[in-house]
Amino acid sequence: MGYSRRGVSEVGYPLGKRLRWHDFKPGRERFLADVLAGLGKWQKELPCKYLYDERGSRLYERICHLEEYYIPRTEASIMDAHIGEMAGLIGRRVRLIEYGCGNCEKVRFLLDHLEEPVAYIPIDISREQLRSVAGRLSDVYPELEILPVCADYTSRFALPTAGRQSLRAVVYFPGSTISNFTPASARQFLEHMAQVCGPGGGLLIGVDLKKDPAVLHRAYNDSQGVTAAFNLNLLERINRELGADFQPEQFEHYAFYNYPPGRVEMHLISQRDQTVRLDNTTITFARGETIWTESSYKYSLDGFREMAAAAGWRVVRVWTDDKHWFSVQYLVNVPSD
Ligand code: AVJ
Repeated sequence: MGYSRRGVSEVGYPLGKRLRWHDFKPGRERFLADVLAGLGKWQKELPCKYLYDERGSRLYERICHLEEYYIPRTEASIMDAHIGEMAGLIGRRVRLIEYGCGNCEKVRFLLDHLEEPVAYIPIDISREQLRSVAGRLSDVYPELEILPVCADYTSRFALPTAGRQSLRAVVYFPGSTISNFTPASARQFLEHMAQVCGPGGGLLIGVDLKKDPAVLHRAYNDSQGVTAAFNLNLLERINRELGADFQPEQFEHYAFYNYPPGRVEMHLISQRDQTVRLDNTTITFARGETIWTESSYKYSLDGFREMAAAAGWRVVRVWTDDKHWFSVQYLVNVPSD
């Protein structure tokens, strides 16, 4: 099928001109190289972007419906309460870009309130999900140009250009996906988004805030074990796609809040001394050794404002819930001088 040709833009997607598909999905070799590099380190680690294959994306959606995982419902309540003001700040005739759109559920609420949006560019690493979701969106918004891009947005690639003229480019980056970046790469990514939007561009972003570690502990160690399954799926994926022989039942999910860096760390702990074969390499694990699979940084409003300012963004408006657990913020790209 045409869409599996990597790096080729405007391959014939069966839905016609208003929906053009772009594919830059990292292939098997990249995945293998990243896994071997990560597992070769003293503190073994795996890039968290690989958590989101088809099964991982489904598990993440289940996490989002857990009572203990406060982020989606808190963010949704903030969006609900202030969508009018948000849409007003964003303005009319925008080109909306979303990094890590997942199932594109959240953006629909935003699109429904925007005035004559011109184009929507959803970017996600999960090809299967993006493909089905883009088709459905194009049915719901027949006026909107939809330009899906399958890509790892931590790497650089060219964004498709919209057919119609827009008044402003705005990035939508909800769900505190920014939490997965280290502060240094978060700043870089904010710089990149400022470049993509250009002067006068906007950024509507969800940013998770520092809070009682007990709340965080519950959110990342849910009682139904969905987060554990999500974490362990990474080993199963490596088995499935790279032919490794991980025994997932010999690893255990472990997540904790690390105070000085201000992040939740997700790990997989080896339950015994064991070895794993991957691509002619033997990887040894000592009992108690961990693979670090994800970080989720929590910000203070001041800390985030300073980081964004260093990347060329001015925070125009911050909305929070009454517990101050989460924030949605609107930023404008103001070039200094
Ligand atoms: C997608 C980065 C917002 O850190 O809360 C949820 C990912 N990992 N549970 C988060 C995640 C485990 C999530 N983000």
